[in-house]
Amino acid sequence: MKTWHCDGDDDCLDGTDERDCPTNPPGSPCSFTQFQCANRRQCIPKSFQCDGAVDCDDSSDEVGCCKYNFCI
Ligand SMILES: [Ca+2]
Ligand SMILES: [Ca+2]
Repeated sequence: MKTWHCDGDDDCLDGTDERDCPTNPPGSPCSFTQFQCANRRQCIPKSFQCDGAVDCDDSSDEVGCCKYNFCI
């Protein structure tokens, strides 16, 4: 089940579901709802990790994903 609140995606289109979220982990440029790309320059919503589409410039969001016992 998807949790809409604080998932890094603006689902309400006015940002209200992304309010009152816990703050970023110390030292991380990404919020706790986000996946940090290996290049440390990009943050993407966690839901974008292992979704089959490359979102990080370095493809790190699709590395280490396992599907049908096959891991990249
Ligand atoms: Ca959301
Ligand atoms: Ca992706």
